[in-house]
Amino acid sequence: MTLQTHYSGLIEHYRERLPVSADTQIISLGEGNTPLLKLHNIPALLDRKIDIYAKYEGLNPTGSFKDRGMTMAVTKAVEDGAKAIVCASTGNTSAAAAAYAARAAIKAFVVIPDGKIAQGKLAQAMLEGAIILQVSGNFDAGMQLVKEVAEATPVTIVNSINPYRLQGQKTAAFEIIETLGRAPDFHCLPVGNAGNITAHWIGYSEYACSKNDNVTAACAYCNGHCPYAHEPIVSTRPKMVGYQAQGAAPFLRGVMVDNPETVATAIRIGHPQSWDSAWQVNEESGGWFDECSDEEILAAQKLLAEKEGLFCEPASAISLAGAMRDVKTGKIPEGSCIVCTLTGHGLKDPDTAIRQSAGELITIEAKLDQVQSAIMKNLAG
Ligand code: AN7
Repeated sequence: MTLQTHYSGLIEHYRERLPVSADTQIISLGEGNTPLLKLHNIPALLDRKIDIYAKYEGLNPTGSFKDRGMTMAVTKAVEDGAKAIVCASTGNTSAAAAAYAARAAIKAFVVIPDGKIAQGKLAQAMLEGAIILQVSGNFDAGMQLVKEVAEATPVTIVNSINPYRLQGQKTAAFEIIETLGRAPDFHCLPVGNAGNITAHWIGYSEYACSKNDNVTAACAYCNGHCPYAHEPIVSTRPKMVGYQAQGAAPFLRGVMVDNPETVATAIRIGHPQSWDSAWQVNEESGGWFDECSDEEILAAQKLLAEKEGLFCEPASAISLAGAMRDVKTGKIPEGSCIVCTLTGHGLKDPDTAIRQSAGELITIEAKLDQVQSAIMKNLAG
């Protein structure tokens, strides 16, 4: 038997494709290497010949894809001598920033919209020792404040405007290609700031890149880390499909939205920070943006849990909600291979989950006959 090297986080795993040196002290919680699960029961409901995979990013150490970017951003901040990091957040970034700052023994300041982040995320940031600034405004207002304060204060911004974030997040595309043995035809993602859709495109482009073929334009994304000397790993890139919540859909309106509203608080964002790059991804990949209602989002969240045992937060479920609609209308043709990213764990937002299933609780006395009769009544169907 040959002994396998233990997986110790995405920077170690992909170090030749990331901006680190042999001397870099890596700040890691073992992020990345998440499962890509083929859905069984939902495609059957759609009555279409289609392969749908869920990239279960909720299984990262703090429960969301943000860990991929945060390991890079905090590693580089520490390398550059930072003693504190700062971010604005709808919740998941703050949880990741707090955790990686704790690991690095530096301070994290997180600016969150008062009363509008899910309980799980708040609990994480609080216990991980972040200094939490609740502001009476939304994410976009917080983001503006963070940009301004970082100019005058010795703190490093770890929002996705920090380019190291996207470098870390691109590794999700590498993992998908390695698992499937190919690039998918369509990659469906929730879009808030549009950092993640941009990061995936960087990753897909890097693996399709070669100085010899017709996707050399992609090398512009590789930030000098593209291994030009190698053959491309795959010959195609997916169409990137970004879904936004109806009340927070600047990419559908074509302009910024000032008062975004949605049950999916993670993507309650009206002024996306990666606006230009997301439009570029849209154009280069031949994909599209679309929007889903809060009802569609919650229905997809429930379907994933009920039919596949996959518990994700509402924002994540929009990738499946949108994909199902596009499969039904034929916009995504039969025979396609689709990846939907489930960006955050369902445990992040227990309140929303409980609210939409509250009616299903059966309350009885602690007596055998009552338990038995409840089982018999529910056994059929
Ligand atoms: C679960 O945590 O912006 O389009 O401050 O938490 O890259 O912004 C979260 C975003 C999707 C959108 N799914 O990704 C934050 C934050 C979940 C998220 C997104 C977020 P981007």
